[in-house]
This record gives sequence, structure tokens and C-alpha cells, in this order.
Amino acid sequence: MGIVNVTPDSFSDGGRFVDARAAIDHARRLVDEGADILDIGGESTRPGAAPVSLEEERRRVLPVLEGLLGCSLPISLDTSKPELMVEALRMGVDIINDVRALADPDALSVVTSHPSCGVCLMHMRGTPLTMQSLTAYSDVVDEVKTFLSDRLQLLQTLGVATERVVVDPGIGFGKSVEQNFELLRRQRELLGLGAPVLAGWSRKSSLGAVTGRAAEDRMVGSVSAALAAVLNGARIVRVHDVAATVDAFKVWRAAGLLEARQLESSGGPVHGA
Ligand code: HH2
Repeated sequence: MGIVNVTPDSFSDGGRFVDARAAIDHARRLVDEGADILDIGGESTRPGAAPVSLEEERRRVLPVLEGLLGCSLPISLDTSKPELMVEALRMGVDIINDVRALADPDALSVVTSHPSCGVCLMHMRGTPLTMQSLTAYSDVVDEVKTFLSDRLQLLQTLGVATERVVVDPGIGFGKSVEQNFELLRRQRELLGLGAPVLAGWSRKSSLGAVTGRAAEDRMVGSVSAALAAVLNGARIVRVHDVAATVDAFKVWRAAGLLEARQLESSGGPVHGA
């Protein structure tokens, strides 16, 4: 999943693609580099990020969706705003990626009343303004798993088949560096939920904590984390550096490792990389 942040303040690429034209060109480059899904976002959720108004998020995201919906890949929209979800789904967006796991009841009804869109449910505590002060867990993996299981069950009760849903431990969202790596080490425990796991480690500060590198120099760390996530059962990795990540998985495929992992984590073969 290639990341397209149409924001002035994203933690690693803020301001680079605020212009719709630049964002669309960037997205097309990610497609050429081998992305299988594009994830478009108009609100930074980095720790401390201020909320963005509906009008501003619409202004950032809609022209980019307009420019990309003709392309052959599934398009995911990274938003928590039900009004924007409705508009985007009408335009033809395929997946709703909500870092708040449809906490807003209106967001929940948008998804439950749509017959077919995909959904990414991510674990987070608090909001981007408060989340890094909310890292007291008795067992982070158990708590994340219970939260995702409850959300999955609620969706199921409301008629959304689990086949439409992927789950995400929410790396960096209300977790310490140690807790993020514990989630990576024990990621297989999430496979018991019965939904594919999506992991988003790209350029995140936990990689900076381990490597001592600034966000723009975390590509090798990010690719390593993506490989580790797939090794531990992830089916989708959300990344900025698509070309480098695809190269890594091509080498894995040549070595016979990718197919082995795919079989283990079940489901059909992953298109492309
Ligand atoms: N991480 C970010 C944003 N959206 N969605 C999912 N499902 N999983 C993630 O881990 C995830 C996400 C934060 O990364 P980024 O988009 O690069 O930064 P920012 O929020 O500052 O735009």
C-alpha cells in the first residue's frame, strides 16, 4: 500500500504533495513502482497533530481522488470523517482506512450501509494530540487484539462480512517504542482474528529510536520493518518507499520466501510484489 499524504504537516513528507497535481503525479509514480493499493490522506495523524476541518480535508483530498479513480488499483481513503467517506465512496473509492476504527457512529453507519467497500480497522488510544501520554498497558498485544476483535464483531453483527475487513495494530498510535516492537514480535497473535493484518511502520519514530536516523533517512529501517511484518504474518504493508519495498519482496520471491509466508498467513496470492 503506497502512501499519498496530501498534507502540509505529515511527519516525513508533509508539504511535498499538498498541491493536487503533485499528489497525483506522486501517486502515479507509486503505481509504476509496483504499489498494489494507494492510500490517500488529507489529515496528518502524527503525534501532536492538530485536527483538520471537514472543508479543508475535502479541499485537499477530493481533487486527488478525482485524478486517480480512473487508475486500475484499489484506492483507499485515510480518513475518520463520515461526510468525506460518503462523498469518496460515491466517487468510487474502494477502501475506508480509519485510524479511529469507525469510532464515530456515523462513520460506522457509512460503512455498514455500503454494500461492498473494504475497511481498515486500526487500533489507537486517544487522539493524535493525546495518544503518546496513553501508553500504560498491562499487555499491549492482548489489549490491541481484544479491541480489534470487538470492532470486528460489531461490524459482523451489523452485517459487514469479515472478508471486507483488515486489521492494523496501529504502530506509533498510543504506544511506546518497546510496545511497537512487542506488537511486531508477537504480531502472529493477531492472525487469530481471522482478518488480514496491515502493518504501517514506514519511517516511524520507533525506527528512528533504533537506528538513530531522522525520518527522511529511515528507508532501510522501513523496508526491514516491512519484511519483518510480512515474516510475522502481515498481508499488507503501508509504505512511503514503494520501489525499495517492492525490490525487497522481489528478492524474497526469488528466494522462495514470499510464497511460503503467503501460504502461512492464508488467503490468495498478493498481486504484484
Ligand atoms: N499510519 C499513519 C497514517 N495512517 N493508517 C493505517 N491503517 N496504519 C498506519 O500505521 C497509519 C495510517 C501515519 O503515517 P503517515 O501517513 O506517514 O504520517 P501522517 O499521519 O503524519 O500523515
